[in-house]
Amino acid sequence: MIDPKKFEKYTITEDGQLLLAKAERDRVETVWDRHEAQQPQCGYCEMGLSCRICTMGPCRIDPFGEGPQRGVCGADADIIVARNLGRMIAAGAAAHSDHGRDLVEILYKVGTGEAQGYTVRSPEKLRTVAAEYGIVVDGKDDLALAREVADAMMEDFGTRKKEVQLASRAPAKRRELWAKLGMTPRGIDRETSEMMHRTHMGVDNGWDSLIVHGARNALSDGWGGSMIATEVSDILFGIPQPVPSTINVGVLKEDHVNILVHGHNPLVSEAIMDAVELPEMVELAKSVGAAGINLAGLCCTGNELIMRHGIPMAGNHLMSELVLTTGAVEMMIVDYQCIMPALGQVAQCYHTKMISTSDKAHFPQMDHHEFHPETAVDTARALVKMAVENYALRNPDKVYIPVTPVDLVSGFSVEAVVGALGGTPQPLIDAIVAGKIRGAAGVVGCNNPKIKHDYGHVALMRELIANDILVVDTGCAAVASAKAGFKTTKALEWAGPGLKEVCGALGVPPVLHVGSCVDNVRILVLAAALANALGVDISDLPLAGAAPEWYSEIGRAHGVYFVASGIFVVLGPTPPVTGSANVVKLLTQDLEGLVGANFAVEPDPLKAAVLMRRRIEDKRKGLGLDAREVR
Ligand code: BF8
Ligand code: SF4
Repeated sequence: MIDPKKFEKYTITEDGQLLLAKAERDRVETVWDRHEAQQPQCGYCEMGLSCRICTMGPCRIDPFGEGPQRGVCGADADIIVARNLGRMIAAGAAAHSDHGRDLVEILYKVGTGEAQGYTVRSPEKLRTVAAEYGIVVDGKDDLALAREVADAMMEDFGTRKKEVQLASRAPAKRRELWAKLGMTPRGIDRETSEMMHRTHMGVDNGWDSLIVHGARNALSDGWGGSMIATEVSDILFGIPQPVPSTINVGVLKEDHVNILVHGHNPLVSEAIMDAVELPEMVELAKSVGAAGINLAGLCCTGNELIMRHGIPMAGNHLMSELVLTTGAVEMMIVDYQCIMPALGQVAQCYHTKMISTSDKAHFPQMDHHEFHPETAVDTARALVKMAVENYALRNPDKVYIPVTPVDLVSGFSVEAVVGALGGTPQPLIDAIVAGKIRGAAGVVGCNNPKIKHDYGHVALMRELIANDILVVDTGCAAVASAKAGFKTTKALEWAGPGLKEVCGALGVPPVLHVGSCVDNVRILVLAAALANALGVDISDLPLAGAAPEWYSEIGRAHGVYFVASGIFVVLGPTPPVTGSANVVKLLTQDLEGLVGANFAVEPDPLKAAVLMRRRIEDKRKGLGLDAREVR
């Protein structure tokens, strides 16, 4: 027997430890094995000091000052670090913004009647957003409006506007600041494209101007592409409302056909959900000896389904391989982003069918069944049928579902939060002014094998709620806290007295699930609503953010748009910028003077909590509210 305690150094989760033991028994290689095999990782790259932008290189700068201090073209450490950071932001902004574009295309096709199975589930949001875009709504039906809104949003991706439309949701003071600093996001594609241009050899060699553009690029995602993604998802699939569900690997059912959806875009997972619920599919499952079909999510597409429909979730990023080692998964259907290319290989050890669905995301050892809006229903049915038929190939001796699921409540869109508050953010403002709630924190982002799985998120959130800070979370952070039991009202026993009182009266948990990573924009919208209600800027509010286990370029872009929007952000893993003292100083100190917020890096979540609490208390003082000293 392999002792699961051996894996305590990798993950705090029980299902993770037990399945790591199973993986070892089944000789399955995991992300932690590969991370170990990569040690020591390249020190130049870790510091951002290597450059392979052109074929005069690759080049690297000696951080100790003895070897080369310039690349072949003459770029120094500051330029190389800033260019690398810029490209990281561009890739992250591109990823979520392109996800947004895919949704806008579906919205348009819903309007023209070409999108099989999709419809407008939230006409009220369609109308609100249309009005924001200056579209006349009266007398128009949903389909006409869907076409017009999609057209207007497509304009945001282009280059002919002065500002992406939804940036108008930001407080006036913030927008004035962006205009003064040259950070106003003009077009979603434009800013990413311009970043790739600026970072070509021989273009922008100002490390500071590159970072200012990096902020503009990230803002084009936060107030542009990602915000469009969230709004259109709400229009097409409904505005989330509080909904109970369950979470962890225990949501898999031994006697059911288990289908997992993994990735980000709800276009695929929503269609699969509809197909799974068809009576003919349930009958088919019974005919092969299963009790039914069980759908569960992973990562952000899982977050989308749980937020809107309460579909259970099996886990977050670092669980995506381990969930396959249960031997109980008939099919995993992926779209894009954060899908480890190793997954197909893991599945080879079991009977699991691996299906890729996006024309832009192919993976080794997966079968490719492309999703297109015109045939989404047909494709989804065919896949579910295939999954059901695969049940016969399951080897019962390999099945191991080691835990029982944890309860949670999800679905806290801004509309739901304001609804829970009685229709206006005022009660939340009152609770903050009274000091019962000290402030709010957004905890977001990924898992990363450099940090013990889920420890960064859970330890940080425990500290925050114990100190009367309301937490909103998204992405893999949200999955971590839910698995740890933070997303039911029972968790109020871990909250400080003020937070306990306020959340208890409202009947909500101390940690509110606001969605997937694109839904980080819900945090921006909520922050803007609070700032507008008080007549201040976002940077004046007692708010703080953290990404305790971030790994991805997406996470990088999101961190930058939070800071550029005025929210202090603590990162767990260190970004690859330490090779430039100038860039580090700008990010961790000088941005404060420019945008009213900066970054800190603190891998220890207990210390990160202190930094965030200090920030929140400082901001309280700035608003003339009572402030506590934080040591
Ligand atoms: O967009 S939190 S590991 S799944 S990047 Fe990926 Fe990170 Fe998870 Fe969602 Ni976000
Ligand atoms: Fe080297 Fe300059 Fe080319 Fe980068 S851009 S690889 S530093 S020559």
